[in-house]
Amino acid sequence: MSHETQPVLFSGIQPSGHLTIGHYAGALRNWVRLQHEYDCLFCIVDLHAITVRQDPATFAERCLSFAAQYIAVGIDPQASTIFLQSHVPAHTELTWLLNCNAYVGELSRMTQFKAKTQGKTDKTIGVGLFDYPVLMAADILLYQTQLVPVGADQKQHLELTRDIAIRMNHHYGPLFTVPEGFFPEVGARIMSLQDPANKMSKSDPNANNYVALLDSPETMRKKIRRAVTDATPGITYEPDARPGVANLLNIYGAFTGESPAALAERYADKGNAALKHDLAEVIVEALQPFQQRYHDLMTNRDYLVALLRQGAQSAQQRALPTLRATYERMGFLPA
Ligand code: AQP
Repeated sequence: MSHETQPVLFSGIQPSGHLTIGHYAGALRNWVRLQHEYDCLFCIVDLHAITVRQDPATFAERCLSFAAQYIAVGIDPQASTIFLQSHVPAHTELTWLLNCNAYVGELSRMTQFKAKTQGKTDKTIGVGLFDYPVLMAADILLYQTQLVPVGADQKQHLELTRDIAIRMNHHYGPLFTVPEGFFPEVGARIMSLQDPANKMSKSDPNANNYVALLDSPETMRKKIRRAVTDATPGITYEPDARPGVANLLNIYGAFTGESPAALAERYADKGNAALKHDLAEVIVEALQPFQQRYHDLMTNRDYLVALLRQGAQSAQQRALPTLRATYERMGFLPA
């Protein structure tokens, strides 16, 4: 199918911290699965990452590394557009127009904002952290996106995007496609290995809470071995009663395509140690070719830089009609 007849898919990840098996389960593997059915834009959302202060030198390197990881995981750069958000000024321009149609009340309700600002005072909370869901709405709406594959933690932000799109379409006439979310059945919310009540996050200061896609096999094995479970004998899939074990089964299912319940039956008479051993081997084996491809790509930085430039040019061209239409409908004089 040619891109002209395919529905548009947009998704992105912030280049902060280390990509983890949570991002693989909740986002990346679904991108790979969907890339040939949709006209895909995969963005490295670098402007989102600075809502938390980044070290400039590390940040630049990480952006390139994320591009290499997108490709290494299986995104075909010939079929999809891979680009850096900051290279396409239309994202920030549309954000301002949407900001003036978004409400403080609705942004204040975002649970991620509440979680990330817990224990902080207004004097130390950046405006960017508060406003970041509007930038996310601009990312999505600029491309007339139909499908947004994300993990469960982004559900509320996607709902806000839909609300803003509906509101703007109502006030100014049809401008934006109202996007749908794609949430995987298994792996939409992978939890921290040491604290399964919390989501696995790539900027977690405790590296034992996550398995990074680029961790060495020995580190992966060690982190899985140390994951918090419980003392109940045997394996069952009970997310509420046994969150640590359920998390391991969810990760296992995300890597093999099996359902966590079926896996629990297979391991019913075995213990946590056996489950952890096998899960670690599944992850190590699945990520070995990814890591090899990644290291090869990082030896060809010129290729990555050229690819990102080309992706940004194509994305900017595609974004402009929607941006211009929004200005025009809001009554701005044409430039
Ligand atoms: N633990 C997770 N399980 C499943 N999916 C996840 N995603 C993130 N964590 C998990 C999905 O990955 C995509 C990119 O996320 P993001 O980096 O743009 O934002 P985030 O959700 O704020 O990720 P982190 O890891 O928590 O970021 P940091 O720690 O750097 O602030 C999204 O589709 C998300 O759902």
